[in-house]
Amino acid sequence: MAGLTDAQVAHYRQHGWVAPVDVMGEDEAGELLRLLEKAEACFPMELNAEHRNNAHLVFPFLAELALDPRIVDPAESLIGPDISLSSSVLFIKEPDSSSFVSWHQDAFYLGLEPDNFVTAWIALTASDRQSGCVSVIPGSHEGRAEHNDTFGADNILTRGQTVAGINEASAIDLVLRPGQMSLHHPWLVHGSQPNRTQGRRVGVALQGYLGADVRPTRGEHHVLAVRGAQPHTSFITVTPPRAELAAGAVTARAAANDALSAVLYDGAERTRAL
Ligand SMILES: O=C(O)CCC(=O)C(=O)O
Repeated sequence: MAGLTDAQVAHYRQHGWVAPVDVMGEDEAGELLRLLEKAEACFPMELNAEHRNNAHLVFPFLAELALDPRIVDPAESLIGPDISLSSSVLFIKEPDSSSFVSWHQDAFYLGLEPDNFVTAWIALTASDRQSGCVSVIPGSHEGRAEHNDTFGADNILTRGQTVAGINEASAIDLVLRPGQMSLHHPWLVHGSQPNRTQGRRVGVALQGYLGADVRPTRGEHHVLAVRGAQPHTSFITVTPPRAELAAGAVTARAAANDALSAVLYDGAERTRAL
């Protein structure tokens, strides 16, 4: 297994993130981007800005990415050998656009406990300050912060959930070349600025890989078995798609997205389409 080094694991435990982690070369990441952009062109309704959750349940190349040992081995170093995947999000910022992600903690909304899970964010394009890379507040995974819903039009997050009072001077930019990933802890405060470049900024967030002891605290959770023991019976287990947008897989994705939406919007005053 090609997991993380002891130093990388120690960094994650102390700061709440580790990056950059090499997954693949730039050429291979470029090929994945080409496949994604072809899928967007052929099936715009399946991948538009309101429909970017759980695309790995209908596009085999994204399911293969989610099961890729070059991503799962490093995740195993953090959460142990029995792994399932709860969901994925395509975080896409168009060239010179105002979309951003407010400061937030994933664990606050995901309805999963304990926090033995991790997000892998894989860059398919260069991700840096100019293009609006993910920024993190080191050490913030040690606490649970208050969030307010802002529902900002340019905020990519479902309810614009925002942690107030962040000292932005302490933020670290997770700069990645295409084919590298960052791993972040579910309680790590993170966010991102608009993309001010002339190219797209595309990241695939596998969010997250769950360890054996993680259980739903509310709602239904549809998970993909990744390695080791089968997911606990408190989860609904889904299978990877055999073909692009196969009928059964489309239905499974719709059910997973409805369930995810219900969990993410729990207690919110209003919703927007997922
Ligand atoms: O891609 C981004 O800009 C934000 C990503 C994020 O919030 C996440 O992966 O949890």
